[in-house]
Amino acid sequence: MAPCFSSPTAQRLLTIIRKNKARAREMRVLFLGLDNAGKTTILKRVTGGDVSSVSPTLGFNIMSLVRGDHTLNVWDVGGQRTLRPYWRNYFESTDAVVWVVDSSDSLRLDDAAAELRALLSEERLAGATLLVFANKQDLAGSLSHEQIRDALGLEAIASHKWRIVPCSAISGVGLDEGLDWVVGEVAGRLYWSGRKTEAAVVASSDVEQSAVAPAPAAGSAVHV
Ligand SMILES: Nc1nc2c(ncn2[C@@H]2O[C@H](COP(=O)(O)OP(=O)(O)OP(=O)(O)O)[C@@H](O)[C@H]2O)c(=O)[nH]1
Ligand SMILES: [Mg+2]
Repeated sequence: MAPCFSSPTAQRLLTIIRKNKARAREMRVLFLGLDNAGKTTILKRVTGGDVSSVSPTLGFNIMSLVRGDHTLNVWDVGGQRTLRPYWRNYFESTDAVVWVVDSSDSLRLDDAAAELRALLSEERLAGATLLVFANKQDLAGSLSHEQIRDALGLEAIASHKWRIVPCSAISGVGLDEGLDWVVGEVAGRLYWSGRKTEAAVVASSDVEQSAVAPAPAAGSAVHV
């Protein structure tokens, strides 16, 4: 017998399938790195904000970035030493980690490498895609992305799909390349597994800071 697509049951089924497909186009992306690395500036830059007035993030920012037909629910968490213990509050359901490095800060590269190693050993981040932004390439004397790659020991990482992209949050160079790679990687994985993602967050175009938080509920904090 031919299937009847107009029956109420079939209609309900089609609605569920469409909703699941729409949800599959969302991904949760966590921006982390030492303080002063340039996380917030990168996000301001890609959302068209004013990059000349960025102050240290004392809690977290959340924003939605629409790239093609995908929506990135982005969490930008402050990187000061006293805030790093809070990072774990944001790990749940993370599809990609964007690890931002200040390429001009060679003195703290060891610190960045140690923090990244600790992050990658977290069970709740297993399977997350890793993009490293070697930021501040516009500054004279910045280390190259190859030097950053070696200092962070990226080539030894077998647990996560990773890539390093040189960039500058000030000029914008490299930002699209990095984010497009994240979207491509995560989308391929999510579509393949058919995994559902969290509720939609309202799109917006600027970054606003929130206070240091206890574990945020998925998709509950909006704005920026
Ligand atoms: N020259 C240059 N300066 C940058 C770049 N990216 C960020 N900065 C500067 O670096 C400083 C820190 O940038 P933020 O975006 O606040 O760094 P952050 O990683 O968000 O720092 P926390 O919020 O403390 O974790 C600011 O003064 C930015 O203007 C860049 O690509 N080039
Ligand atoms: Mg910040």
